[in-house]
Amino acid sequence: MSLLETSQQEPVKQPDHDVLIIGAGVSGIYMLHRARELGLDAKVVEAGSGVGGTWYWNRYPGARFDSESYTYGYSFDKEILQNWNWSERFAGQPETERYLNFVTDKLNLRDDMLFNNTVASAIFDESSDVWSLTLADGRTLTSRFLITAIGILSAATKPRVEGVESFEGQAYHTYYWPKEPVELSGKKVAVIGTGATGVQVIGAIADKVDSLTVFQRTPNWCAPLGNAPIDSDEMTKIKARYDEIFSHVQKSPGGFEHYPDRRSYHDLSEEERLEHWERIYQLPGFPVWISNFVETLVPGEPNQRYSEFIANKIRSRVTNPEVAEKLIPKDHPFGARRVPLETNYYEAYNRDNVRLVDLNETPIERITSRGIKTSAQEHEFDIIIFATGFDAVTGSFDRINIRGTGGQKLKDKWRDGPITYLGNQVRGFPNMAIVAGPQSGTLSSNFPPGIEFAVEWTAELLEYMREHNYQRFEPDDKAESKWTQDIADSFKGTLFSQTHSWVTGYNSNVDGHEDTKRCMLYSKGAPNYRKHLRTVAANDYPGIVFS
Ligand code: NA7
Repeated sequence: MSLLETSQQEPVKQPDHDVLIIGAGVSGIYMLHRARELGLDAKVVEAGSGVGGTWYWNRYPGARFDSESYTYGYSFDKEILQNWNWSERFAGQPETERYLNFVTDKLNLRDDMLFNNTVASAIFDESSDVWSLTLADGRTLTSRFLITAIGILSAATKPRVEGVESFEGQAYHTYYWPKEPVELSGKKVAVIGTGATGVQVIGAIADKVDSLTVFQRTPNWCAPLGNAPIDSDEMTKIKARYDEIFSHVQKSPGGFEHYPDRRSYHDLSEEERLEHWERIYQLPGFPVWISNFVETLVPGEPNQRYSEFIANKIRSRVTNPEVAEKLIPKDHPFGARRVPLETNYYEAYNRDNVRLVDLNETPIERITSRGIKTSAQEHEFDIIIFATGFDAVTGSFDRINIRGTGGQKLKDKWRDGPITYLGNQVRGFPNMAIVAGPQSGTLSSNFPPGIEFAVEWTAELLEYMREHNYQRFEPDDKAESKWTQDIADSFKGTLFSQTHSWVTGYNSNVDGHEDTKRCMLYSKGAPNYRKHLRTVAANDYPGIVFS
């Protein structure tokens, strides 16, 4: 029997640690800090050789925030806020990785982090209420509590096409972009995928390569990022405004400084609507999506009109009308998928060295030793970039052999979609807390404000258990079913429910996810999520059984 299949463990009476946290990304870093503040013995286990998670792995050209840098930083420590200067409105990956290292060192967390350690399995022993983690190198660590901070986009997937490993040139999935520089100049490069990642890569490399061929299956509604440097005067102003900024962030549905426009679409003239749309299109960041009239944020005629407005923007930016039409989504309206924010994306297609291959017309038949063969021809390349996304949200759980009571596998419990209580815990998996996973408000929010709350709420739960001398928590059946049903009910009628995307757990390259429209996120906005969970905590955690 392999390590991965081990289900029988020797009962362990006293665990090595109070808490084991999987993942040293944005959530794992803060979770370790909070656990330490509670005086708990906690360790982080991390597959990478450094901190950062998403911002450690995604080193591809053009990788950067599309949240404003100053709302992406942690808000919990005023000293950190005052001691860190962002150099750009939307910081690039190297700067974000430096920031997360800065925070780790400032809080002196590194000693409790075990790097280069992939967790192969996590198995709960019912007789002692202890989690036992087996690392890929065969070592075992035990703890009372297991906290997963494994990210929502960390199980990268390559296309499921014949010959995918047979290419003899350089091939990279964007998530696993090498640390060493990749020479692009003079190279014939292919990009497969036009999600938020592909769109960033394409905009960043079009003018650096000899030729760039983009293989697109589904176009997305993209809009300008509006990046700009932050000079020292502006940074001083931002620092003075942090209390105000984070107060706005706390109240907004998406965890940003941006809010929907209060005016009704129906009360305005066509000219007034267009004037507003023109303004938000030019604004940096997500106002183009969030700061719209609420009627455009749900399915219906106003949303269709806005989609047409954005389509015209694409037509105005792409010189070849045939190419422009191919870049305009026809199967879903604006906002039904996560909106990629771009820099020079559409303009890239006006370059002589950039070509768009529409895979609906000429599908990929196979990857060959020399390139990519579509139904029309074989294209030869030096480099293939797979910007083909992730087995999102649940994929990183599925890749660990997580077993709860009775040897039940989490992957089996979630086979037809995730089931949780509060997006934080799962029946049958006692003493396991999820700080960024399915059915939580974290997913529907700018990530750091989302996880700050989830981490703090989880830390309070552990404190509550210590105060009451409890050793075990587990949600009850009824509460879990109700939460899962509520998530499904509130998802209906949203724009996201209109089509499949990673937000709904869709991934054409993963068995069972080829056409999924699962309820992965909490759709009622981050403030309602926080309110609900705070009420649960204030009322002695109804729905959770302690012993
Ligand atoms: P996404 O948004 O899931 O995009 C993946 C892209 O790859 C998308 O355009 C897919 O087309 C395409 N894809 C996937 N498999 C294939 C195959 N087999 N053939 C052709 N094209 C394929 O992932 P990203 O990494 O771009 O972004 C994820 C999030 O990261 C993003 O939203 C931000 O929150 C940060 P499809 O749509 O499936 O037709």
